[in-house]
Amino acid sequence: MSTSSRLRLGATALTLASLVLAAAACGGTTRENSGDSGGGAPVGGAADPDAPLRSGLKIAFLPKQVNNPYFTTADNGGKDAVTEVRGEFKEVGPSEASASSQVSYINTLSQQGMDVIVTSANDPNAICGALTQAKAAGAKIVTFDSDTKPECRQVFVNQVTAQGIAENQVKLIAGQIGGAGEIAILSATANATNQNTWIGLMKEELKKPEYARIKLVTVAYGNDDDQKSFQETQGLLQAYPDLKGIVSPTTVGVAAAARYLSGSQYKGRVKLTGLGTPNQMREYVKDGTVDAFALWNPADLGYLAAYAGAALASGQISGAEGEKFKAGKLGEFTVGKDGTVVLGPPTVFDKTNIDQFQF
Ligand code: RAM
Repeated sequence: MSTSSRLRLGATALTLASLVLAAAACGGTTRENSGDSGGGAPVGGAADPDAPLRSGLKIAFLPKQVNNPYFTTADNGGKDAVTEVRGEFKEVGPSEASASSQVSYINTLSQQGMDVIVTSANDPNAICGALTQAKAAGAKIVTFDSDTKPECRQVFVNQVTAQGIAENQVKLIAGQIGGAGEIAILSATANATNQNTWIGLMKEELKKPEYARIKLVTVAYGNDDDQKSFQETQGLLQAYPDLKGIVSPTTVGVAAAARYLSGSQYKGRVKLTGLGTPNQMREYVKDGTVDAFALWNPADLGYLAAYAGAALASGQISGAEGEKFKAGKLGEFTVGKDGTVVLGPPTVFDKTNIDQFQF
């Protein structure tokens, strides 16, 4: 081997080592299981719905953040699907949901030769460069939960249509505050693609005549951080003494807001709804802080995203509208406009049904 190629190899090893170190320094984690290593036929050309699923696919999940029970459940659903297709599952990610914190993870996954990267984006633009490079290196890119710009991935697996979430959230809070009064939104990070899309549509929804007596006074950002969300809730109640309700379309935010309200003079008087996990919200539903909230099944979302990735990497689909693929126990799905696949409608949880759900 020539000195220059040895140097090049050395430099690559150094780059890889520093990427791994950088990822570790961000406080993230890695989890993996090994599946069948037998590879399938090489993929190329147009999508073939009858192509067999390749085995041994390396499928990595990169959530917005790793220390969030929502993503733990979602990624475990992904792991189940990867096991079913006899692939290799891996989960990596930052501990903080910030715009660019996912970039170093994508670069590392790409260098590790992943067949599929499944990610929930903290920002629609910040990870596009890294994803485009990963695509060029041969990975199929599936966004789930929170999208990038469409050109940065092949398929987006959406939990519920954004319109469906907006209607659900506005209907819940309107019912809880008796159709009139000031409300605020407690969101996740300011750049989150999913929350920003839902909030935009909630504002449209609030223009309907039946909501004319409801006024959205502000949107606060808890950054999908428990402490920050707790403090933002306190701040909202101090700044808006007439506040009648809070909508928090983030599992981190709604749980922190519920904890604040349940220990305050506002418990039961200021209404709170949003998107939460039953396990995190159960005690607040039982103690009367929260009447009802909603969510989809995060495990099914991760499961569907993994199957979409396997279908892409096996050449069954390319991400074009109208293509169909099978997602194990969830059945058949069709790719819609802009490469979007929708899981299904949300579930509303209240004291009558919450004990039936464990996630
Ligand atoms: C948080 C995240 C996630 C969102 C859920 C509802 O866990 O912000 O992206 O879909 O809440």
